[in-house]
Amino acid sequence: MDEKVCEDEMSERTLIVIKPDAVQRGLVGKILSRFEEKGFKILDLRMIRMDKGQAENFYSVHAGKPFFNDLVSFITSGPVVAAVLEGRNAIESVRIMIGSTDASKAPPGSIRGDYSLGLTDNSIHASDSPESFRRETKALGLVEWA
Ligand code: 3AN
Repeated sequence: MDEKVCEDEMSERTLIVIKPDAVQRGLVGKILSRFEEKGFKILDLRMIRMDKGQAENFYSVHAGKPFFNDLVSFITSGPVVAAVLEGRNAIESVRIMIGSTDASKAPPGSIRGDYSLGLTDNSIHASDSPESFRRETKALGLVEWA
């Protein structure tokens, strides 16, 4: 099969959200550059101030967990930058690029590994499945991608 056709068939979309700590520290450009340099295409890019309802929908899979309220408080504490990215194997590839949830354990070279020590304030979120992508884009009002 023609290689171009094969690559296009594997193209996928994901959502990243640059969290309030990273926005506040002026890391938006650096973080977006990494995805562009890797080869992802930015299909949509918005700065959003999430309200409580949006945050609760965005993190609905964590409702009831002990850290849920802190999570909602943190993500609504300042503007975030949301981007829809497209590229080959995007969901898994972007998750590898951001590093593990606890940024203090994320390896150097990953975004969390290079820019954060936090667990709640871990600089960036990325969808972990096509279902999460749909729920998260809908929660943020990016309905055309959901
Ligand atoms: P990830 O962001 O790596 O997908 P999830 O989906 O397990 O991680 O968790 C969502 C967010 O909830 C994390 N980014 C982090 O901010 C927060 N979180 C997850 N686990 C904990 C925990 N044990 N204590 C505090 N916050 C947590």
